[in-house]
Amino acid sequence: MTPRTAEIERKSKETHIKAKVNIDGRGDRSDIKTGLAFMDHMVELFSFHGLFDIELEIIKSDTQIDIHHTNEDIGIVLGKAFKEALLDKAGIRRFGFAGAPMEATVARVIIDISGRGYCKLNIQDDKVLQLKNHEEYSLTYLEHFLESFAHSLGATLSVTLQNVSDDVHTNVEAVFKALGLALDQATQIDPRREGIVPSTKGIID
Ligand SMILES: [Mn+2]
Repeated sequence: MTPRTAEIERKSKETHIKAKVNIDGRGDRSDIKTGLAFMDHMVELFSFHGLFDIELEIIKSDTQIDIHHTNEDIGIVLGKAFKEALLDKAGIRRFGFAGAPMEATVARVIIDISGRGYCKLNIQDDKVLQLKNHEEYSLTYLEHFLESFAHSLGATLSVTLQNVSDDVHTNVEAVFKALGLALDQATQIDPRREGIVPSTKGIID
């Protein structure tokens, strides 16, 4: 099989990010340096549980403002990298559904690599996690990350959090784990579909 890998470099006036993705990786040899330890932890969880090898480097970011652009652009770059690595998507399962519990909190992610970028998170919550250097993370940031990722990958994402924790870290972590698990399923090759794009349209954009 052709290696399903991609290398993306994206430079804007706000951020400069490089990413390398291997969909058929091991998940335990990623190298993630976003400059935000919290984001490193979350992307590592996604990589580990999705068995993806990811190299992610933020060369420049405007975190002197806040993490808004960095959070969004990491989602864009990772989505683009997965999209490129999937080529024409022939043979993939396309759909994935996974859940991850953390204590009472449960995150469920349903993904369809349909070519249509869309994301829905079931709850709004204004709790904020204080990171170092006066930065913050919240479910609003998580939703924004997921939207960026879904749009640049061309996937429909349905994300449900049940028994939302008071700890933002727990909520976000459960979602990143479930996202890795669901995307792993959706990107797997189904041998019964060898060479066939899994759409009745015959293509997935
Ligand atoms: Mn954690």
